[in-house]
Amino acid sequence: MNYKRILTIQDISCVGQCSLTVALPILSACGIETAILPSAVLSTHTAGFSGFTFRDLTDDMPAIKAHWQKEGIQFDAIYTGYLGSTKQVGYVKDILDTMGKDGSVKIVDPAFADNGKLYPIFDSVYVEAMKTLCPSADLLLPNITEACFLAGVDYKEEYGEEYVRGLLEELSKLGCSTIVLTGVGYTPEKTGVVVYQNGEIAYYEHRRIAKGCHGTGDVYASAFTGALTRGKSIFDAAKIAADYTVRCIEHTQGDPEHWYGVKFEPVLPELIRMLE
Ligand code: PXL
Repeated sequence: MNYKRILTIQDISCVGQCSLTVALPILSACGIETAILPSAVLSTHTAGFSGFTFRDLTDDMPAIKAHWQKEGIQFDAIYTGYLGSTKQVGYVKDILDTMGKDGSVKIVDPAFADNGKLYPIFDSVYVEAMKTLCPSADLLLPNITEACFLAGVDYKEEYGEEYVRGLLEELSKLGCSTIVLTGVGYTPEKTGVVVYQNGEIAYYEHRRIAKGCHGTGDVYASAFTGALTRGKSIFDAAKIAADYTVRCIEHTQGDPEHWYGVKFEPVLPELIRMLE
């Protein structure tokens, strides 16, 4: 039986096309049974809306895990994103360490910062806690900002290959030897993704679309996780996720009213074709 079941742990932003409302449809489109553990419920995401509600679900996690264990439920892959509290990071680490089947893959998207800054609810104590998740991850999926916070390296807008190598070497010292680093661009027109595996670097460069869209990190991480779980290599999954994310942005740009997320839904058939 090759029917894969994945668990994804991240928030429900009721409106805003990010986290679970992105991960669930993308993973389902990839043909993977997707179980969820919501880290928090928010009325919207926190990037651009004001006055959002926030219900932290940290205290529900131990009972949910205990029930799953009683039922003998385990997962082929576990993928984590935006979490609800520093205390929750400890529960999530325990789930990563205990709820996977033999040979399961654990993917951690730090999902706490972008463009040189932490997202509103997070602080340096949260960053310290996130460092402790790294040894439990087979694959870490940060953007450059998150990588800098975790590795304790100064964030730069412009950099070269040596800076990126140094950043990845520092980051891998936290205990995760495979890193997929997103948003790495060496020229104004291009950006790309660096795949770092046991000291080896591979780079996939693609078009940079001037206007960044919110939610592209979650689209990328979900498509990457879907492609990897479907049996693609790490580099091919990184490439497919990048191509899909670019297509989603192309589909969204030109609609100024759609500032809060990416229109990833109409492009799902293209992702499915990329997996064939
Ligand atoms: O896309 C990352 C993300 C997820 N969830 C919430 C967010 C953000 C980014 O701002 O606010 C609630």
